[in-house]
Amino acid sequence: MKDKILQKLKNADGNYVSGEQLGMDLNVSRTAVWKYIKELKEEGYVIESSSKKGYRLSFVPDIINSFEVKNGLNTKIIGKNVHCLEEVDSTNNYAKRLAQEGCEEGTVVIAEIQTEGRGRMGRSWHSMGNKGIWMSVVLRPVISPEEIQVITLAASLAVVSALNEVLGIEAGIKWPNDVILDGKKVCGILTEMNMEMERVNFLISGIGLNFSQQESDFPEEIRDKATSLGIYLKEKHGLDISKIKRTQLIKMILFKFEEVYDKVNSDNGDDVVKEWKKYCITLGKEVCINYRTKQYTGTALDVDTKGRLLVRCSDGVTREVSSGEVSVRGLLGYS
Ligand code: BTX
Repeated sequence: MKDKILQKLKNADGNYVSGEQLGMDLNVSRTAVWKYIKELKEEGYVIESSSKKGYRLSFVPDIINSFEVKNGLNTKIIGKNVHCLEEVDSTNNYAKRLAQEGCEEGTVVIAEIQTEGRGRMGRSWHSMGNKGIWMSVVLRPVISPEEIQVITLAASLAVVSALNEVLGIEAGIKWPNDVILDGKKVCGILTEMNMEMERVNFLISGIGLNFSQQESDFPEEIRDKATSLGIYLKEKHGLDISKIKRTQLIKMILFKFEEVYDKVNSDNGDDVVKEWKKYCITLGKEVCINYRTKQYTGTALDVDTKGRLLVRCSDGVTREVSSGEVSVRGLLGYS
């Protein structure tokens, strides 16, 4: 009911709607309307009340709730079910539990705070409250396990396309999935898979995007390699991130993600890789790779249709790197 009242106020486009009208339209008493309005105000919505004219929505806060995420979300699968949590260990863990219980494909989990946000290879992901987008999407793709890497590329492609669309900024991607602004990491993606007998049961694509942190919000050890959209927009364009709502960006990421995911599922993964390569800042650069138990340096030549990075190593051998860590000379600490 609260969502319906909010929808009515939004539809009024800044004009007053009387309590009586709201009650009549939604078949509840005026007292009930008043109670829901009070709850909305407590959440941070600014609603002006006038005994003669009724209620008027004058400010929507930057909060993430399922109403704001779904409102105007133009997707068929991704985001039809949205779970918004105040605090969780990791949205990937929560999404995994939902997937194991059989939740629908496209279910999204978003949290304000992650107490144990995870990166790849056991690393941690700093996920401070109300200043980032920490979300996971449950997918059930009809692909073989070795094609999984393409989904990871799809997620980073969705993020850079959304950043371009909503904020007009051009981010780069460091293979396989770090989104980079001004040489620093603004977003990381953690794709985890559950498979049985060579079949993918489900996959969780976790996206961590730094939104409005200041430099001092990051722990000291990552301050020189992490950035947020807020820092970047202020420094490069003199813009204030508070003009943008996180839900605006979330919706665009989910929309773009579905677009590329559809292509992967309908056998057009090659197109996704081709598009992804336009943003890749690793190609053509000197890189340092961990391959099996050894470390090599070489030149990143290409990314193949399965999303593997092809590296011409200094010993003359071209190696296919399918996962792990790649450092690019001059970026994030490899000098
Ligand atoms: P990664 O292993 O590529 O990056 C982790 C490394 O990045 C850390 O070791 C640290 O150096 C640095 N780092 C940690 N936190 C941040 C941050 N906020 N911004 C920039 N750099 C940072 C990347 O792994 C994958 C991250 C996925 C995070 C999402 S959030 C939603 C979902 N839930 C969850 O637990 N993980 C994913």
